[in-house]
Amino acid sequence: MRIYFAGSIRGGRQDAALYHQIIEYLKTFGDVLTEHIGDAKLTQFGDDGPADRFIHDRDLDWLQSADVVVAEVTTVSMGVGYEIGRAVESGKKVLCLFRPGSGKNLSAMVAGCPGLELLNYKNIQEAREILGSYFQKN
Ligand code: 6IA
Repeated sequence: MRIYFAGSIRGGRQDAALYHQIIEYLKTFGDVLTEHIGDAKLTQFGDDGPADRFIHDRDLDWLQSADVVVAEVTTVSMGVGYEIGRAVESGKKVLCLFRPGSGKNLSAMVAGCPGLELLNYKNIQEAREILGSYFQKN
């Protein structure tokens, strides 16, 4: 199982530690292609990485090769929204995880999209439960 995990980078790194925990759990179900999303050293400001065109093309190649896309959508990120749209258009299975208690508002374009599964959760324990039953079914 090839899993593409999407989480905010330039949109803000406040959930980076949670992404790391989710990725560690996802690794029990398959190969996570985007482990770097949970890297605490990756900041929203870093400019010493690869060029944007390289990042875009490489990430889309990974996305197209994935069996499933899991996106943490609480921290608003244009890149995550874009990846979700591309994945839905490609007919990928897409699971979005959102924390309603965060004070953030989820876009209607994600909340109202019939081509994806959206599940709410409170904390990492609940995320693990949700992911466990999702991967049992899928
Ligand atoms: O708009 P955002 O940057 O928040 O978009 C985050 C999403 O786009 C993630 O799910 C990633 O898959 C993808 N993405 C955006 N930037 C990168 C990146 N380096 N490396 C890998 N994936 C990325 C950006 C580093 C930058 C701060 C110099």
